[in-house]
Amino acid sequence: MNNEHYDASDIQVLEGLEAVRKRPGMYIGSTSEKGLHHLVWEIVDNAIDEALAGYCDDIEIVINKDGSVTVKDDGRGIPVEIHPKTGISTVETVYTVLHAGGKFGGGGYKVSGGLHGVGASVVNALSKWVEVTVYKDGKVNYIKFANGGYTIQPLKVIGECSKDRTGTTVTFMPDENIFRETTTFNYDTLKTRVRELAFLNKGLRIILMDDRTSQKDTFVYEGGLKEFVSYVNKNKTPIHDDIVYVEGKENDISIEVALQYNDGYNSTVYSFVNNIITPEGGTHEDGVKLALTRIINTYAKTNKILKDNDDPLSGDDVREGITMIISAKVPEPQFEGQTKTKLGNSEVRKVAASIFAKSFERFLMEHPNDAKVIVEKSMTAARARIAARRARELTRRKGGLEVSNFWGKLTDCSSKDATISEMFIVEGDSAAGSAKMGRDPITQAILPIRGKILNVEKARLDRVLANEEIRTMITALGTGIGEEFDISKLRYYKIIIMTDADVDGAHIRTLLLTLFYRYFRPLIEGGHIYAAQPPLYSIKHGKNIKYVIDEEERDSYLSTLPANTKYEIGRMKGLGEMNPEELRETTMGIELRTLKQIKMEDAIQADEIFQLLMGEEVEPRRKFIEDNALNVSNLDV
Ligand code: 0RA
Repeated sequence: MNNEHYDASDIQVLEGLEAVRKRPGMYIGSTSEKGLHHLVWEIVDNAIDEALAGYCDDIEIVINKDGSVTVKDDGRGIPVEIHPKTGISTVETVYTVLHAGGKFGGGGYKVSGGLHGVGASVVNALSKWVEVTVYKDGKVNYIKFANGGYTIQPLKVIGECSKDRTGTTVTFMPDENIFRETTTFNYDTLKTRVRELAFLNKGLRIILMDDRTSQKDTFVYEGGLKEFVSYVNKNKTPIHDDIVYVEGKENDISIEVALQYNDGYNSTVYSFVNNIITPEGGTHEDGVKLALTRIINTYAKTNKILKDNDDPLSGDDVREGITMIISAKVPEPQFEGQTKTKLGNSEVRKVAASIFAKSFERFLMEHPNDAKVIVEKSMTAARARIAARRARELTRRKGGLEVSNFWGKLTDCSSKDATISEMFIVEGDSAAGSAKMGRDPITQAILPIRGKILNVEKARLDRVLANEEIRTMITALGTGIGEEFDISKLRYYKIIIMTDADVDGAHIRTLLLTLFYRYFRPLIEGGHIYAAQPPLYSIKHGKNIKYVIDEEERDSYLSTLPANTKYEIGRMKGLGEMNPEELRETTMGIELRTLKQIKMEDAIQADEIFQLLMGEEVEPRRKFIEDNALNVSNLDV
C-alpha cells in the first residue's frame, strides 16, 4: 500500500469497502454463483448508462483465460481529473467510495441498474484486483486496485492515443475468499442476459467472448423489443404477421411495448424497468394492460363485434395467447412488493396507458385484418371463461371442486399443520400401495395418479378444470386455481412428485411440472415443489445394502469399499416393485432420502422450455431432442 497516497479521509473510504466485504449479500444479493455474475452486471450497467446517454455504441465483455472479466466500452471515459470533494481522481473516487456511481456523473446519469446499481466500488471491494484504463483527450490513463479496493497504482498516464479514441476498459478478478462456492464465470449465463440487454437497448452492439474456449457471440437488434417478441414466439404459431410496436416518452418517462398474439392459451407478459425485469409487474405493466383491455373493448363495440348487452371482455380475455414485452425507463424508480421487483411510481401508470393506447388504437385501425383476428381471439376466450365459470359453479354446488370419489383417492395425513405436512403424488396404484404402507401417517399424504395426466400446455382453463385427475389435485392442494388461487390455503408445504426413474416417469413428472408452472406458479416460486429421487441401484455387500440414485453415486460408493470386498449390484425396477420398507428407507423417509427442489431461476427460459417440450410445434421439439440426445445416458427402451 502506498502510504503517502492516503490521508484521514481515505480511512473512511476504506471502511466503506470493508463494510461491503463484511456483508457482500447486502450489496450483490449473495456470494453464490448468482452473486458472482452480478459483478459483471454492475460494470456492464455503467457502460449501458453511457450508451443510454447517447455516447456509446459498442460494449465488449470478455472472460479472460485467467478467469478475470474485462468490460470495454467506447463511451466518453470515466472522468480523470481531481474530484473536488475527495481530492483524488474521479475514477479513483468512483471505484473506492461506496455509492459514488451516480453522484459523480452529474445530471441525468444513471438511469439503469435500478435495483442494486451500487456499482464499481462494490465490484472493487469484492475483487482480488481491478484495473481500469480510460481513453480520453488523446491520453491513456491507468489505475490499479488490489485486495478489496486498495489503490496500488494511483491514476497515471501510460501512453497516448488518437484524440477521437474514447472509452473505459475495466478488468476485475473476483476474490475467492468472498465467492467461496465458485469464482468461475459461466458463458451461457452471461449470454442469456447479454442477449436480453441487447433486445432492451436497440441498436446497442454487445460482443461476448470467452478466451478460455474461443466462443464468441455478437448481439445487436435494430428492432429492439420487436425482435424480442419474435424471439420469444419462435416456437409458437403467431396468428397475425405484424408485431404491434409502440414507443413514446412523456415527462422523462420512456415506454416501449411490443406484442403479438399466438394460437396458444397462455399469456406471456415480461416487463422491465431500466433494463431490469419486474416479475411482480407494477404501474408500467398495469397501465399498458388497462389500455389494452380498454382499446380492444372499444374497437369490438364500435365494430359491432361485441353487442350492447354482452359482458365486456376481461383483461384475461384480451391477453389469451399474447406475447408482450414492456420496457420502461424511469429516472427514479421506486420498487415495492415481496421481492422488491414491482414498480411503485404511480405517475408511470398514466404515462404508460396513454402512450400505449394512442398507438395501439391506431394500429388496429391501420391493420383491420390483424384487428379482426385479435378481437375474435378475445371473444373466444371470453366464451371459454364463461363456460369454465359455469362448470365451476356446478361443481361448487356439489361442494368445492370436490370430485365424487375424492376422499377415496387421497390418503391424507393426520396432521393439520401444513408446515410439516407433505403430499406425495405417486405414479401408479401399486407404487401408491407401497407408499401408503411405508409413509409416516402423521405428516405424509399419498395421492395416486394413473399414468399420463392432461398436457395443460395444449388446453384452455375450461378443459383443465374438467379433468378429473387435475381436479383431485386442486382439491388436495387446497389453494384453488386461476383467479381464485390463495396460497394461504395450501395444505402441504412440500409437494413431492414421486415417479419411476425411467422415461415414462420423467414424462409424467414433466406433465405435472407443466401444470404447476402454468396454474400454480407461486408454489414453484415459494419452493414447495420437489421431485423424489428413487434409487437406481442397490449395492449388497455382506449384510449391508446401500441404495444410490445414479452411476456417479454408485461409483463413488464402490471406491470407498475395501479392495477385496465382494459386492453385488442390483438395478432397481420401478417404484411399484419396492416393498414399503425399501420405499421408506430410500425415497420417502426424511432421514435418508434426497429430494430435488424444483426452482425457477429465469422465467423467460422456463417459459421457453415448457413451450418447446409441451407445446404444439413439433419441429423445434424434434430438433431439441436431436441436439440433446447425446447428453442423455440410460434411456430405457
Ligand atoms: C460521468 C461523466 C462522464 C462519463 C462517465 C461518467 C462514464 C462512466 C463510465 C463507467 C463505465 N464507462 C463509463 N463511461 C463514462 C462524462 C465525462 C466527460 O464528458 O468528460
